[in-house]
Amino acid sequence: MRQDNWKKSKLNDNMKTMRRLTIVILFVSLGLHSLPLSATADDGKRTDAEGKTLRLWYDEPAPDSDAGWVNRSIPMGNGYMGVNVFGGIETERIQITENSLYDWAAKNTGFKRRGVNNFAEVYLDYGHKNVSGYERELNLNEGLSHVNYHHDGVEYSREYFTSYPDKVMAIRLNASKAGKLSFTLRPTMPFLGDSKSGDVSAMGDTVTLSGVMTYFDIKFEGQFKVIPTGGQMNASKREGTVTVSGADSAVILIAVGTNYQFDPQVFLTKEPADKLKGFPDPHDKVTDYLADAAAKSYEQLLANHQADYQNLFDRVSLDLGAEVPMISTDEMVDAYPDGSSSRYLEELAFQFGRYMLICSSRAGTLPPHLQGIWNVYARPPWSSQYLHDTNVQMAYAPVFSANMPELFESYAGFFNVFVHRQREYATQYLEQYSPAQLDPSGDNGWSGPFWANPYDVPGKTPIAGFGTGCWISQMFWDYYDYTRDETLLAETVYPVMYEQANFVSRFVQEIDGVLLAKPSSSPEQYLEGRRKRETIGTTFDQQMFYENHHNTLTAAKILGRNDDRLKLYEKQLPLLDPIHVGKSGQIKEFREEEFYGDAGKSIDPHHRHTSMLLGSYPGQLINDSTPAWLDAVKTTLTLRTRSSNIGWARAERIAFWARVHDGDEAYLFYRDLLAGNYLHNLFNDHRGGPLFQADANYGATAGVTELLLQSQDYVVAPLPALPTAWPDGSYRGLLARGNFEVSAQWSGGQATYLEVLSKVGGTLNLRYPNVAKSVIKTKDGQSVTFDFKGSDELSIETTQGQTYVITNIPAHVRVTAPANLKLVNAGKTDQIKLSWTGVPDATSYNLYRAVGSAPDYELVASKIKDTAFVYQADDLKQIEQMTWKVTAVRNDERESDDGAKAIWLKPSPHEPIN
Ligand code: FUC
Repeated sequence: MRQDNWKKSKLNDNMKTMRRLTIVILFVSLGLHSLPLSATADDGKRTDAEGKTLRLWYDEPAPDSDAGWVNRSIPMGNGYMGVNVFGGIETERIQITENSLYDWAAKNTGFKRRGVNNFAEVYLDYGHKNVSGYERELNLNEGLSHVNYHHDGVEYSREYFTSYPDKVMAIRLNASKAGKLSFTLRPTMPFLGDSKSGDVSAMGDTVTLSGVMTYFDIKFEGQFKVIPTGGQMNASKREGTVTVSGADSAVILIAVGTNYQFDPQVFLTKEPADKLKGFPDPHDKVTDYLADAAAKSYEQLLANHQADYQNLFDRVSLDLGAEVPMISTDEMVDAYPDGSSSRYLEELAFQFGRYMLICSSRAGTLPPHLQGIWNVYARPPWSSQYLHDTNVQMAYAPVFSANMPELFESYAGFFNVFVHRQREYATQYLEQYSPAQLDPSGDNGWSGPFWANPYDVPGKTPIAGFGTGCWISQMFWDYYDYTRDETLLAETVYPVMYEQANFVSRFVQEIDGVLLAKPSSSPEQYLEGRRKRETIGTTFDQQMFYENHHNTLTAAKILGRNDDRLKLYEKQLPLLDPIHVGKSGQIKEFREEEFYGDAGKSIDPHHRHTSMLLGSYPGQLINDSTPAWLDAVKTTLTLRTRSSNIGWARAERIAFWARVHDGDEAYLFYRDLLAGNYLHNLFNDHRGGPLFQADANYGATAGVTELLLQSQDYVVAPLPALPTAWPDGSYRGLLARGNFEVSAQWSGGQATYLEVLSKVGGTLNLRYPNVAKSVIKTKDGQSVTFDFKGSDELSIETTQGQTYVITNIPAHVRVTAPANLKLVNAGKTDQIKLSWTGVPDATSYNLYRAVGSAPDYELVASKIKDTAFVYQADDLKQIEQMTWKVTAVRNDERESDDGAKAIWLKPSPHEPIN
């Protein structure tokens, strides 16, 4: 097991930051159950439940460059706009992104991909030089950003927030002395040229920026209103600026918009310039946003914003025992993983992913793309698209487990528009690949997209396979499964799954007695050179199909639906053949594969995509009730190695390793990600460049939740894969399927306190070592009846609104697994000799086998006292392949979680049998 041997960092002694010691940790000594959800430290800052301020801070502005933007600017957002604040002194720079401002091909230059376009660069000219005490921050508890410094005997401060309820960004500028605030507000429009035109003008207190992006004929507008207290204000119409001089303070409000709408017309219209035809110019909308906000006081706007933001953010807290560091965030990132602030960065990065999702995924606005809602470029990486072979799904990976389910509404809104086009593709693909199964009335469901942008879903590419559709509907299923809201299931979730199953049921073809995808691919892998990607029945497609059929049938049962199509899905389900275990004991990616990675010369055995494991995460097909498959997942992960340096792949592997209950291996990926991919502003760098991709930011949060709480297969399991690097800690408010809100406290790697709030009632199956031997009460001290399912699992019929508290959990010591299992074919073809290295605390051993691709093991022999066994059976001649596993059993009857494993392959006839 890994030991935590961080070097003590000399940065710790950095005296210039001693003043930050004033942040007093107020509540650390209180028990978790008596902790408030939020608190205020003695400097007035809001903190989380552990009395800790979660913030990013720096003692200098971000450099005014693209590198400064990606590495050091502070991101904010409210779904309507993304904002990057530089914190400049002489000139402040605020860069704004609006996700529907999208460009595609450059006119007369052939096909040249563009993408989301930088909406505005807004400058505040102060002219200040020679300042002291500079600091800028993003406070995650408050949802606010600040800049503070002294200049010429005056303390200047700025406060920024982006409000979802009021649809604006608000900035408050202050000077500590009356009449000392002077500045010019100067919004500009970047990248004017062949595809973008417009102008900026000012009148009264408002600057208006408006223009047209030609390719999709997008009209866009931004309005910037200045509300000073005291002083004078002048607008320069021609220069598009507003200048304030000698004021006491000022508020700036910003609203932006385009004529984009969530309307099927956008995707059903082929001609790019006609897609938004007839939609109103954004002028009235933006004017209304600004007028409505300006009618409220700054304090009211701030209160609205914080009520909305904190309602989401405050639901979850995580304490890994970190203390608030005295070094700035950039120093902390550079010092990781050897700095004394490593735990703090691990806590902060977890919450930062939640923060980014709150900024970029709000109902009624476009969902987060590859860069979330932040883009400074005219040609952003991969055009800031929605890629459905991992990236979008990763963006939404933490939305349910990190307790913000309503943020999925943003994607659901977008999906419900582009699905109209995907229905047309479904018919087209069936005409091409499965004409006999076409529905005569054209009711063929919808097919899965690979990439999408706000204006187009271009249909299939061989890169990803048809499984992407089921991967999308899996997010919808989880939306129900984590909320258990039957109205939501009936109205929003079920139609998506049912229609997807409709397409799949027509698309699959009967081959060798099973139903397979044809054509089929495994995301981003090439079978032969760069020419061939497509084959038949990849594990990716088959698993996805299987899960969606399965979930659709479960949903139909809940809703009491019954029809002929459902009967067909039921018949098809067992034929969807989702898992094949290969000769290395791996989950095969391709049917062509025998030993790991041998399906073709161009297969990359260490590829970033690990699509054949999706049934274990985010899927539920492979779970603790399918231990042989779970072991095959582990084997596959081991063979995949840690060599990929891609941010999102590292994030995904945190979750995969968590699902196979190896918290230490999972933790190494979190560490690699923070050390190798996190920039100074905590943006994830995809693979050097730096090239920002938000997916791993979201994915890291999701990965960490998997270490702390899992709930697949109707079992709620707190702390299922706790890393040894986190011996003590607590969390509050993570969400489990069934809509159970779970909190936990642990010490020395053992849970000392568990709490489950049942938000909608229902059966709670709770799994934790010795949980059934603990004290279980309701929060108000009433005793609780439960079904005992062995010492490690129990089942409670919960009451809606009731909180269940588990204390006095007897400590458990894991049983060490045996090692080094050897298999020898013994003399005859019907005998195998097994031997293994035993462990001191074992009183006996259990021997299991899983034949072929069986999901579970059969117990072959128990109470084996020796470390060897001779297995003899007639059926050996018929068996091609088996996985063997030996576990150790201690005198208290506890069995080792893991075991020694080995693959047995039928000896070939030419091989001498020893
Ligand atoms: C997928 C990934 C890449 C990258 C790109 C945007 O194609 O395989 O790593 O994230 O999307």
